[in-house]
Amino acid sequence: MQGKIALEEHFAIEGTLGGSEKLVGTATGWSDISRRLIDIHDLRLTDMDKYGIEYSILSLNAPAVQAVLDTKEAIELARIANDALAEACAKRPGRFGAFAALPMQDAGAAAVELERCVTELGFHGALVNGFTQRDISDSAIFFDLPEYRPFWAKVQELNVPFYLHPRTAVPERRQHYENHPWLVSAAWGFAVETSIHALRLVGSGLFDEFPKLKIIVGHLGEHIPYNMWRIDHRLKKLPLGYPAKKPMSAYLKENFYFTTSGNFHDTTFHLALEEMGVDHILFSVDYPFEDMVDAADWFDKTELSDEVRQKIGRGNAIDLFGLNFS
Ligand code: GRE
Ligand code: ZN
Repeated sequence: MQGKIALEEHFAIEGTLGGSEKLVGTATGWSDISRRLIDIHDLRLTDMDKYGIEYSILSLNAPAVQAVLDTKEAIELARIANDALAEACAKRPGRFGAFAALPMQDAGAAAVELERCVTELGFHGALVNGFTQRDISDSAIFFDLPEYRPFWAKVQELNVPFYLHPRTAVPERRQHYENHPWLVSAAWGFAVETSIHALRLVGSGLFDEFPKLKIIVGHLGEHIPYNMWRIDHRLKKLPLGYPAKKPMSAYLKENFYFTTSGNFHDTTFHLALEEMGVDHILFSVDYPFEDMVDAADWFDKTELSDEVRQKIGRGNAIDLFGLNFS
């Protein structure tokens, strides 16, 4: 399919590149990935042309701003990264769009930066790498906490999606991964950390207060579609203080959008599609941690009607971000 739009596509600046190196390790092609994280207009664009991706919404790598302990530094880093991204996108506005990196260490500053990025720089929303650390390494602050309610009010007011991207548990909180480093990141831990965060947002009643919020989650929903029925089923029997007004699945289907980033498998895809509906699944790659050829070859061939493939590959993104594409 030509004209695809992809939305979990990462870049890095010199100051954030090291975070990805720690995650990827040296044995797995770091030199190629690092080159591709820094590049925007060369290798990336060549691949986009080759694999039918017309438009990529770019976001800073992980964990970047969310792992900065000093709040003032986090605010500065987000600004620097967002300004760099705005400049890169301005060179090819028909091919590249942007998600803002946000200094979630300070909910007020994050709201101000998001507003600046959306209203002054034309960004399409934010991509945040999971919980934020603050002040000490052994910290993990989740965004269902009351201090973030004014931030969410701003997200809803600006009417832009918020992409909740994975990060690993901080080293001080990895007892359950002990002696199993392979579990910590993309193979499993990313989905654990991100799905818990997403379910915390729902369970906190966030979407009762702000029913128009739109949250994007990658990797075909970070295991959530597989368990949506069971969550509802068990919470009906044992609510255990669940404070939201509706069943979990109601918010997940209404307020959430799942992308195909890094999860190019028919069975998983069709399950997610069936649970979420055709309007709430969108194509993505997760470049350069994933290869565009894998994402595109799979997506172009998976069994779908032309109409649904067009929606998931392109139309849903046009609608969700109000893109000025035909
Ligand atoms: C990511 O999406 O951020 C990512 C990493 C490291 C490995 C895989 C991956 O940061 O998808
Ligand atoms: Zn990613």
